Amino acid sequence: MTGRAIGAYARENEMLDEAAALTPPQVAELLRSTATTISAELRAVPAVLAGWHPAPGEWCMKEALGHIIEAERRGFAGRVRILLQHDQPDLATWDQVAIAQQRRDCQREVADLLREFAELRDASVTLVASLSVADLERAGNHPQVGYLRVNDVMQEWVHHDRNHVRQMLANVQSFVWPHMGSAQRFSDD
Ligand code: NI
Repeated sequence: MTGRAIGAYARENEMLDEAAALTPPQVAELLRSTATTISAELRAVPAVLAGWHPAPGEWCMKEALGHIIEAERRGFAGRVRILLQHDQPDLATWDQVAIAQQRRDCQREVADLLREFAELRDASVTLVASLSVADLERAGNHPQVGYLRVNDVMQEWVHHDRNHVRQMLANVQSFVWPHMGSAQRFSDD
């Protein structure tokens, strides 16, 4: 493929991406879906696995959920509300690692964390479902990434949720891995 063809393809793809952007009701459904997935998995694993660290410094499942909660407050629902209430606001950054340490989620009960998350997520689903087309274009400035629209934040929310769901599922995989015996070889390829 020539450079020009690749460029044209990329532009076409961008147009397709734009056309296929998820709508607020669709995002609301996906936010609800993540909450269901996380709740089901965390209720299914034994307590030792929920608090297990795959490697020193890596988050346990409870810390990953704590991070989703803080990201929701500060980054997603929090930013959407700021963007709806102010014109072209400057958005703040937050120290994800320091906040995770302050929360001490490893010491908390799974049920307690899930309750905190469920309340927050319910409010987020309501917020997202209420967004109008005009709301999606409201924007502000973020010191790190620049111009940021409500729509950008909303689409990234779906992306970010799934990053950390994958992280939680990977913890479960790492936990069972040493006990798979010769069945480990099925994962070789
Ligand atoms: Ni994250």
